[in-house]
Formats: sequence, C-alpha cells, structure tokens
Amino acid sequence: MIEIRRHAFLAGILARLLCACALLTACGDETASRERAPVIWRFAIEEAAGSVQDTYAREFERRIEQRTNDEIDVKVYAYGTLGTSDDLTEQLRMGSLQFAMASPGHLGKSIPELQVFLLHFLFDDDDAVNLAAIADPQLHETLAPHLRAKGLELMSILFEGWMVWTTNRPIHAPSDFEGIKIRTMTSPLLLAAYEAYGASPQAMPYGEVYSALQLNMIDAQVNPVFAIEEMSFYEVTSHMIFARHSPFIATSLANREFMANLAPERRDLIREVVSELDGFAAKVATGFEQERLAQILERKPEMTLIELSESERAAFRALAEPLRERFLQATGQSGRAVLEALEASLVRSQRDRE
Ligand code: 6CS
Repeated sequence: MIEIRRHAFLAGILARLLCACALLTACGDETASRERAPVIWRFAIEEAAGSVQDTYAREFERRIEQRTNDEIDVKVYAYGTLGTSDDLTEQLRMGSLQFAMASPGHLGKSIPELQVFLLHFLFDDDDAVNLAAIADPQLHETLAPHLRAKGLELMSILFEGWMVWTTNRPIHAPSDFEGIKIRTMTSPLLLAAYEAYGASPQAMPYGEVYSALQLNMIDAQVNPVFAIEEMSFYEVTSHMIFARHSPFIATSLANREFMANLAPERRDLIREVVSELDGFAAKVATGFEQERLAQILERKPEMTLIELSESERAAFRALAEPLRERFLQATGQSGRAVLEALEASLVRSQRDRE
C-alpha cells in the first residue's frame, strides 16, 4: 500500500518515458529478426503484483513469448507504477501501452455502456453461467464498437470474483448503510447504487482507499476477497459482508491502431492466446478467494463475516432495480442494445446449463 503511494508520483515521469520508448521500439514493427532486440509489448494492469490481473497478464506474457521464440517481450506493469486506472486507459489510447486492463467501474465514466457490468443483481448465482455469458461473441460484438470509438480494442472480459463490502459495522439491511461513507470506483452508476441503498458513496482511485479508511475519511469499501487481502483493507475495517450483489468485472484491452497495424499472424496469435485464457481469471480468483480469506482470518481472527440471507438480499435487490432505468436513460439505444445482449447471453448460458 505504502509502496503504491510512494511510487504514485513517479507515474507521470515513467509514463512520459514510456511514450518516448514506444516511438523508438516501434511496437507494431514486424521486421524484427532474431539478431535484433525483441519487440516490446507493454501490458499495464490495475492491480498489484500477485493479483488476479497480474496472474492473467503473466500467463499472457508466457504464452506470447514462448510462441514467438522470445521475438516479442511482454512487459507487465503493476498498479502504481504508471498511475491510476484512468491514467492507464489514457496511456493505452495514446499508444504508449499496447495492452491494459480497464474496469467498467472506472472506464464506465467515459464509455457509459460499459456500466452494464455494474448493475447489481443482474448476474446469475451460478458462476458457470456468468463465465459463458461474458465470453459470448455476440456480447463482445455489441460492446466492441463503443471501445473502438475511443481507440481501444476489446480483447477479453474477465470475471474476478464477487464483490464484498468491508465496513466498520454490521450490514444486514439497507437502513444499516445510513451514514456510511463507502468508497466506490469512479463510474456514476456505482455512486447511484449506493445512494439508493442509503449510503454516502465517495469515488476515489484504488491506491487511495487504504489511507482513506485508516484516516476515517470513509467507513467502507467494496472489492473481491483477493483484493481485500492484497490491499490490506481488512486491517482497517471490521466486517466483511457477502451480499453477492455484483461480481468484479474487468476488460482486457489493446490499443486499436497497434492491433490494426500488426501482421495478421501476430494478431491471430494474440486472439488465440486470449481465447485460450477465457475463464482463466475466474479460476485464479476462485482459488485466491479461499486462500486469501483464510489468510485474513488467520491474521485477524476477530474479523466478522456476514453472509446475507436471501430475504436480506431481496431488500437490496428491490432498491437496485430502478438503476436499470437510470442506466438506460444515461445510455439510450446503445445502452439498451448492450443490456439486452448481456441478458440474452445470460439466458443462453442458463439454457445450456440445464
Ligand atoms: O477498486 C478498484 O478500483 C480496483 N479493484 C480491483 C479488484 N481491481 C482493479 C480496480 O481498479
């Protein structure tokens, strides 16, 4: 955590250096021979080393390097080295990064259709259904033009586990949220959801959450279990509330021009590796969830775990329902198409499971 804050101010300098390097290394250049230095592809993640995104990016790196006989060198940049999630997206758009992770929780500010992944109680209780739905090509085709319009190419949609509230008091009903300042990611739909529950949501970058909790500037935050462990949020909160209201979804993106200028075999290789990694992040997240929850409880046995019952969840579900309309109002026809595509994908995957 402290490391992340300490390095944050270097992010701008490093980002500028990367821009200069990008011009020199001509990352889309396909003329690289074995005698020449490898071509560098930069991949920035929004999480720390050892996270779900890091494990995914490292596996991508391993496969790409192996299959190009190290003619491509994939460099993975962990959160904090190049700035906030918004900074990473900007660097990706500018072409100083070739790949980056971007959560709809942040990117939904500039691409509102992505906020579909932030709607509460939309996903299925069966994760296999959710995984099949987010990999559905029809959903990707509906979303891709919105990203392309911003210079971004959609590679994959990642499921990183269910979001868990960590708070300084028990939560069983929306009324328990009264007066609670909860940190959310920065997309407006998230703030609206917690306002609907009666909380006082505050948007801030990931790297600032620990200190904000420690200094009592906020009382709660929401993230998957692995993140609660690796960002030490459990140290500065006393309760973990499992409401299964929404999963943490991220998108893996590439710079559009970079992809367009690549030799077709390189582009195919990327698509092949990305498709092999479908479901990889979810598997990693599931493993981490059990392992890291055990670590949290070992280090802090007094941590109180609360799993909401179905009737308790129903009260939150009812308050979340109008958010759907709000999403549609904010996004119009294009948002409706994306929501319908996701719902259709979920229905198709539910049917396939039956
Ligand atoms: O809460 C956040 O901002 C971040 N949480 C995770 C688990 N990944 C990246 C995201 O930016």
